[in-house]
Amino acid sequence: MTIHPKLKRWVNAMAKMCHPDNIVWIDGSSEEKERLEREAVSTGEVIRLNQEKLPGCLYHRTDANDVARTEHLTYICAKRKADAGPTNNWMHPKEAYKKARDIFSNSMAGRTMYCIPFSMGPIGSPFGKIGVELTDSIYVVLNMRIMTRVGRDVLETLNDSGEFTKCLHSKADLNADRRFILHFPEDNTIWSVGSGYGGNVLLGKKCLALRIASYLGRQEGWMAEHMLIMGIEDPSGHIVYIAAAFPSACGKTNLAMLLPPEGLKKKGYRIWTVGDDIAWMRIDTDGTLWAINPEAGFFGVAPGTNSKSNPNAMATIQKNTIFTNVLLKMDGTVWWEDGDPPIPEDGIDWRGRPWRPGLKGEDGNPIKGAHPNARFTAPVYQCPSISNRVDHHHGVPISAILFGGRRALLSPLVYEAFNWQHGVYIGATMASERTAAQYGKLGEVRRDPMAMLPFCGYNMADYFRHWLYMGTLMKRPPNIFHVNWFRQDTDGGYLWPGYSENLRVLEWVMDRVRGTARAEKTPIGYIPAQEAIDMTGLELPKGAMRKLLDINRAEWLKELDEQSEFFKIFGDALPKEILAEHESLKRRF
Ligand code: GTP
Ligand code: SPV
Ligand code: MN
Repeated sequence: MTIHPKLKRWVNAMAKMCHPDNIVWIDGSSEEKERLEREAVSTGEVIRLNQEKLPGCLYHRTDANDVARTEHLTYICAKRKADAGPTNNWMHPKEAYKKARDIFSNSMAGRTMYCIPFSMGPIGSPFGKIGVELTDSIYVVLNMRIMTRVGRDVLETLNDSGEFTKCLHSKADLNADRRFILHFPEDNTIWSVGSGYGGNVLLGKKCLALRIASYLGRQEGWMAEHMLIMGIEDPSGHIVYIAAAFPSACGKTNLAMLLPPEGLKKKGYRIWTVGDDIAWMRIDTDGTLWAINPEAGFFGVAPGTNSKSNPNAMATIQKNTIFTNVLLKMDGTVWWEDGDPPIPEDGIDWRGRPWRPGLKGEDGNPIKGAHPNARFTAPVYQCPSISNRVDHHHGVPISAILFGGRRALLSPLVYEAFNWQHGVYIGATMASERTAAQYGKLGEVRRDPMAMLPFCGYNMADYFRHWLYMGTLMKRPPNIFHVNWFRQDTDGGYLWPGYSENLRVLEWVMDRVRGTARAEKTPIGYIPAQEAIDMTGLELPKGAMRKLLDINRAEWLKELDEQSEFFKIFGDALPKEILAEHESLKRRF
């Protein structure tokens, strides 16, 4: 199917190692989709959902030990350990290839190897990159067909000598002790084995579009970021585009699809969704930063998604959607915790066991119908708020960048950096409480610079330097902000209602970009002046806004100490500009 000699040679070599019974090229056609679905249904790999209520929708369960990204099994395999940096797991490429080869050997015997040519970004876009994923999982193929642009057109663009990322995946025996997610930036190669979970196996996503792309971005002078992209259209029809980096399961999909709250509706704002997870950004010929969403689908967190919290997401997932690890209802539809009511009376849970509300496990805790990291895979084009720029080759111009995380304490609702360098420092010192999107202790606060800790394909100290450098190249860099929707009151409840109400904060952000919003200067940056955030139609308890914007000196001094500890891991590699910002902040306090 390809006329690319190097691609042919590579596919043959991988097939020789993995020994599939046959090789099938993915062309992207609808006949192909039907055929693959039929086969996956016949083996039980997926279940066809109620086609009247959820046309084109499928259901899948992963192994119970394989439900989130496994960061401890994820490696950057650069020749030199220093090039992976202190925040990444590292293995020498020779050792990594050898270890993985043992697991890949004959791993596809009795199975088919699918070759998926895919494009991250619109096909032919100067922002885009091409990959080819070889996999023995139909579930992966069906997901990649939604999440990326696949098939013939991609091969045609590759022609006989185009560059592509070599992506190899095998479920092998789904054994967690024989699972590795390996990145070889110097070889433009990804090898993933032993898993069947989204972020570990949809290799276009975190592996290529962030880890490999961040490495390429540094070499080629652009940026690959864990960011949503959205447009805010004001009543005059002008659209301001922003990008926002929040760690996994911290609200990117929700913000990107926001619907204006009742109280602000009459102002006439509209939100346009460009992307919900990844942004590739370049300085265009006008000297400003432009971004594309390299993906073509959403791989969103299901629990918590309902018609109130995210009506656009609910509308998006009514057809042609793959549901993973949610509750399967008796009528062949699906449900998850904090989904739309009513709570079903019974169903089959994400582990395939009978479920009913109130069921308790041996430990006395309630058994959930859906795994907390259960996901939906849906085409972006089905989203009512999708931007018509999603297929534009140059994307959209970015006016503001938001950083944010889950912080019960410390971080105010919103503040603005004094300038780009200060903003890079704010991003570099981001921290958030751990969520169900990755294995580890839930709720623990960890540093997560730019929400890229698990996704940076090289030494993070160099990554900070790259951010600083990009700022010097721009004629007008975006304003940088930090937001926190998750600040808690002394009783543990959230102080801010979040979701659609976040538009109030975005309005202030947008007006800051235009230079019309009032702000107060504080040691950490600019915060909204009193009454600068429009609260029409939103009644907060007395004193809540004061608490939301409070800057607690003692907490910040402790924070500064913790930042120093974090910086130590980078040693001399840490850019001096970051340390200088840290010292300035200390001085201002
Ligand atoms: P990844 O796909 O893992 O990168 O996650 P994400 O950043 O897209 O997060 P998502 O929008 O899926 O939200 C994850 C969780 O945060 C869901 O349970 C939401 O209900 C919750 N959440 C999102 N926005 C808000 C908010 O403004 N306030 C509060 N309190 N919770 C929110
Ligand atoms: C995340 O964890 O940040 C996700 C889901 O967006 S995954 O594709 O698993 O990485
Ligand atoms: Mn993500």
